[in-house]
Amino acid sequence: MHSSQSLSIGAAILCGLSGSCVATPTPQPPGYPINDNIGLSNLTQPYYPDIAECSEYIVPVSITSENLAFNYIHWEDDYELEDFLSIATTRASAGFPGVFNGTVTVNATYEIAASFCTPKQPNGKEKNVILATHGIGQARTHWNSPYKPEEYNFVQWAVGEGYSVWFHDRIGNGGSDKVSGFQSQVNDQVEVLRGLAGIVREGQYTGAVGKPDKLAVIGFSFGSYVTHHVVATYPEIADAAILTGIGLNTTLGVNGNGLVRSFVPRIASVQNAERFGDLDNGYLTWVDGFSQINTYFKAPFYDIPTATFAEENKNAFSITEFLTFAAGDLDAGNFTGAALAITGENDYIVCDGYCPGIFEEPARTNYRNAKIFVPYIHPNSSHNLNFHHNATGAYKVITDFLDANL
Ligand SMILES: *[C@@H]1O[C@H](CO)[C@@H](O)[C@H](O)[C@H]1NC(C)=O
Ligand SMILES: *[C@@H]1O[C@H](CO)[C@@H](O)[C@H](O)[C@H]1NC(C)=O
Ligand SMILES: *[C@@H]1O[C@H](CO)[C@@H](O)[C@H](O)[C@H]1NC(C)=O
Ligand SMILES: *[C@@H]1O[C@H](CO)[C@@H](O)[C@H](O)[C@H]1NC(C)=O
Ligand SMILES: *[C@@H]1O[C@H](CO)[C@@H](O)[C@H](O)[C@H]1NC(C)=O
Ligand SMILES: *[C@@H]1O[C@H](CO)[C@@H](O)[C@H](O)[C@H]1NC(C)=O
Ligand SMILES: CC(=O)N[C@H]1CO[C@H](CO)[C@@H](O)[C@@H]1O
Repeated sequence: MHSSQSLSIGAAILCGLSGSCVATPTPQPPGYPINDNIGLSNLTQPYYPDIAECSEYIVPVSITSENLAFNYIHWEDDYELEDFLSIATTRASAGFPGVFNGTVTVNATYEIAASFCTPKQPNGKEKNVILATHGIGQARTHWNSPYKPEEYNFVQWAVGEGYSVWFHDRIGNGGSDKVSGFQSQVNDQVEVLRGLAGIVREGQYTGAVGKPDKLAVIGFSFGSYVTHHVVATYPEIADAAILTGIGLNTTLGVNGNGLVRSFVPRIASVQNAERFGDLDNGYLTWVDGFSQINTYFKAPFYDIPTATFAEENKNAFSITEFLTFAAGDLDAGNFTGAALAITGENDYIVCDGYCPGIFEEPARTNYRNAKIFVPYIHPNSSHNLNFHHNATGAYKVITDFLDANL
């Protein structure tokens, strides 16, 4: 077991038996129907940038994934959940058994809800497509905020810079298929993103833009770990990787026990039956808006209405994605595209509150064969850099990087 490369949460040593949390590559023929009208759906997002031409799709993606098997009772209520959380965060030396044992093969086709926005006045650069994967918190509105879009909308920024953006809801989120919260994890989501990247590169579901000249994959937080594993495992899939809210230092940066204790999770459907009633008990959410502020925001660099917006629009997360997010072999030594890792200086989630000194390594080593690797610490921000005051400062770092390196 590569324990030094596994996220350790107390007794729950992650990635258990196999040593790697991420499935070995399984060859899959593309085989997706090439017809842009297939899957076109009505506009459903709360906001679209004026400068953008946007369409929406429901995209079927077939995957095969070796998932870790969650080997613990499926709790019936918050009492049983809290008992699980206290066991899972107990010091490892106490010897409680891990929560995963063995693997299970998942063969499935999921319907993924996605949006594609491209400049109304294209100049050629729109054939550089940015494929975005959200994190834990907001679904794809993370990239396309209806709230103060001049300040907090990445899609609007990137389209303004000439790029096209393809952004989707991860399984279990927004308009995409629901998958059990005791199953959905980094492994199957890597396969979904791999499938989506293949579809977009072939020029499907990209409207008049057709086949992209270049494909950049971008993630936030959990979505960045998924993105990282995709380019690490399938290095040909993208020309550039932009990892926002990521940290690869699992000894000093990512503090699994600390996160569980500051999220203080609750069963999502119990906390808010109206919003989360269609999710099983494996879907959790942090206890309240202050917990989100504690973990995602840094005072005085955000404002309260913005944090309230983020809380009101949060999605639930699955226990298995939470427990696998930074686990596995994090080496991306086969990726030769351009890579940017960027997060807030005070990122509580991936830097245990302070990034200087622990952000660059092992990330630079992991990306040692990238055409260029830039570790960038964005000042005056915690983890959720898209919703701090200077979000557009971070967006500019991202599009400047793509301008220079795509
Ligand atoms: C779009 O909306 C119209 C009117 O509500 C509805 O008739 C149609 O079925 C919808 N199309 C899709 C693809 O959802
Ligand atoms: C996994 O857990 C099950 C149920 O507790 C147990 O029967 C089985 O022996 C375990 N397998 C391994 C490989 O530990
Ligand atoms: C999953 O799909 C693969 C490839 O199509 C196939 O070889 C395998 O037998 C399937 N496994 C299950 C459990 O259905
Ligand atoms: C790089 O690719 C080679 C050949 O497929 C493989 O053997 C090796 O394990 C990969 N390295 C990493 C770090 O993934
Ligand atoms: C985390 O950073 C520290 C300080 O640079 C370093 O000693 C440690 O090896 C890093 N951890 C990993 C997993 O690379
Ligand atoms: C805004 O962000 C940019 C990019 O990180 C940075 O250079 C600049 O100093 C930031 N400005 C403030 C006021 O934080
Ligand atoms: C108030 C505050 O801490 N502002 C900081 C924002 O970031 C810049 C660049 O790191 C610092 O110089 C400021 O002190």
